[in-house]
This record gives sequence, C-alpha cells and structure tokens, in this order.
Amino acid sequence: MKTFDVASQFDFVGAIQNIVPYGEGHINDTFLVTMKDSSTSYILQRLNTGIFKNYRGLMDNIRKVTQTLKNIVVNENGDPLRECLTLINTKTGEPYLVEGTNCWRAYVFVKDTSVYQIIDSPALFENTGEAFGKFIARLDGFDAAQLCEVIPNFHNTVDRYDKLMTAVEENKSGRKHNVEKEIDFVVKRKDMLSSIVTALADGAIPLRVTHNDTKINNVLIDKATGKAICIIDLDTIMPGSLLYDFGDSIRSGCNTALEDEKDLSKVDFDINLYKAYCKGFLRGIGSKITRSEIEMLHLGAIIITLECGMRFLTDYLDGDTYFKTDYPDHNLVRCHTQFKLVERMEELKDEMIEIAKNSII
Ligand code: ADP
Ligand code: GN1
Ligand code: MG
Repeated sequence: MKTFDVASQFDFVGAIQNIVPYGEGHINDTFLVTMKDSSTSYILQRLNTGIFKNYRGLMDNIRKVTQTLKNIVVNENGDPLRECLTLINTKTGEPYLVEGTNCWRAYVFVKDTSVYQIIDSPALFENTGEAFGKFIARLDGFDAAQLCEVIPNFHNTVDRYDKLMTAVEENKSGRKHNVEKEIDFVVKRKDMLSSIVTALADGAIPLRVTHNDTKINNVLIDKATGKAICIIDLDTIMPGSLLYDFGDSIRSGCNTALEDEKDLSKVDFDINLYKAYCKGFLRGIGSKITRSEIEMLHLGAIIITLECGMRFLTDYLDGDTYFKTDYPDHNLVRCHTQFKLVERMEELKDEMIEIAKNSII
C-alpha cells in the first residue's frame, strides 16, 4: 500500500497535503504528514517489524504508558499535546494499522521543537537530563508487570557479549579479518560488562520501568524556551535499569562529534556536559533514585557505550541487517566512535564518580 493510502486510513483532521520522510532514526521509517486545512501535522511511522516482532505488545505498552503520562501532565497543569506523545487511531478506531507484514502508527507532530544530534550547551543538556530523570520518576508507580518485554535481553550485556562471539564465529559477512583489534577491545572488558546485570540479579539495584533508548535525538526541545519537553521513541519501554537510561544519554550527548564521525580526532568525551546532565538528571528524578544507583551512574555510561559499540560490531559482522546503514563500513565507523568514548570514560572514571556524588541535592 502507498504511504498516502496508509495515511488516509488514520483519523487525521483535514485533508492530507504532503508526506515526506522525516528524522534520523536507525530503526523505523518515519514520515511527516502535513494537512491542507489544519495547523496540526502528524508523524506516521512504519515500525520495523523485523526487529519488533511483537509489535502488538509494543503498541499496547505505548498505549498504556502514554495514557499514564498524559494523566500526570494534566494533573501538573501541563500541556498533554506537547509534553507527551499522542497516538492517533485509525478511522476504524484501532490504535495502529496492520497491512501484511507492516505495522503503521501515527502521532500528533509536536510543533516548534528541535532534536539535536550533538549537544551544544551545558544548559540544554542539563534540562535534557532533568526531563529524562523526571520521566523515570513519573513512571515509578507504574506496575512493570503490565508491560511486555519488547525485545528480550535488550540491555543484557552478557547476552550481547555472547551474541558478538556468535557473530565472530559465524562471520556471515566474511569481514572478521578486518576487526580483530575491535574484538580484542571487547574481550578485554568482558568482566566489567556484567556488572549491571549482576547488580540487578542480586537486587543491589532495582528493576524499574525504563525507556531504554534515551539518545539525545529521542527528546524534543521547545524552540521558544529551549526546554526538553517531550520524550519520544517509546518503542523499547519495558522493565530495565535506570543506569542504561542515564548512560545512553551520556553516550550520545557527551560525544563532541556525531555517532558516525569518521575522523576519530573529533570524537571526545565532554566532562562538562557530563556534569550538567548529572545535575539535571538527579534534580528530575529526585528522591526516587537509590544510593547504589548513584554510585554506579558512571558504569551505566561506560557499559551502554561499550554495548552500543558491540552491537554495531555485531551487525557489521552479520552483514548490516539490524541498523540502517548508508555505506558499507557505516557500522564499523559507528563502532569506532563508541570504543573511543569508552576509552575516554575509562580515563575519566574517577572524575565521573566524584561529579555524580557532588550532584546530589
Ligand atoms: P526511530 O525509532 O527510528 O528512531 P523515532 O520515533 O525516534 O524513530 O522518530 C524519528 C524522528 O522523528 C525523531 O528523532 C524526531 O526527530 C521525529 N519525531 C518522532 N515523533 C515525533 C513527534 N511526535 N513530534 C515531532 N517529531 C517527532
Ligand atoms: C537505535 O531507534 P533509534 O535510532 O533511536 C537503537 C538503539 C541504539 C541506537 C544507536 C530499538 O535507536 O538501541 O542505541 O539506535 N534502537 C533499537 O544509535 O535497537
Ligand atoms: Mg529515535
């Protein structure tokens, strides 16, 4: 079915004027739908059903979580159409449209906002941190048992390690000879990789409802106020650890360059931005965070960055079947930026620990 015919089945106000590809996500296909006789625009997305096999469970998670968030925003006298995602049903009243192997959904487009691929000021990152901290605090009372595990073992770094080793063994793409030193980089860090998984299993840190994909282009920044107003990309909301949510924003936001920068001399870890995010995140989450979690925040950042680099490397070895790529070595380039950040964070570890401790209010 053509995108226009798909869009026509959703309960949009007005007549469709234009549909264009939108955004820089690595997973779904996103379109902006503008209308002829309405100032409301919409985001239309074709979910990647190869990755999100349980798309019905995923959409059910999103429906429940957006409803909960909306109620909270309304109670706090906020604007629910700007401060959380609003799903648009199909004309037959369904929350999504299934067409063959495709699943489509639509949201209200939150106007007059920007997303950043690189953070350009500590103030921006501080309030991004506050928004993500608040997001976790708002979902603190939400019963995790109501949510399905959209992608099992998504941030199970022990399992991610095993998957990388399987990809190395299978060498589906025949590229193994290119990446001996990258594999070695991961093997040397095998022990550290399991620390969050172990802390969760031991009960040293709590299992919570978390976002699991908190990179900086998954939050909308109000152009007028510069505030982070709406957390998007809720596909991976499920039970998890706050450390990964904290860490993934740090991975993406403290990078002085893009995730796929080829010139590694431009890739560095900005410790001032780390400080700003810690301050905002701890303010946003308030009393909901535990002491053990605060003590492990730096590990969240290091481990998720290593995990992300490993995932790019795994996909490179598998022949680029998971992440969208624009050229043959794209996943390897991404892997290199992540590993450089891991090295920099390892060097800055003591400072990172101190900053988190001193950010407690
Ligand atoms: P992916 O899972 O592929 O990353 P996202 O849900 O993050 O897809 O959407 C991709 C991009 O589309 C976002 O980075 C953002 O720029 C834009 N976007 C998504 N939803 C909205 C929305 N409701 N309002 C405004 N922009 C949006
Ligand atoms: C993907 O969907 P997007 O582009 O926000 C991926 C994340 C990775 C990220 C790396 C469902 O995020 O886990 O950290 O790319 N999402 C999924 O840029 O795998
Ligand atoms: Mg996204």
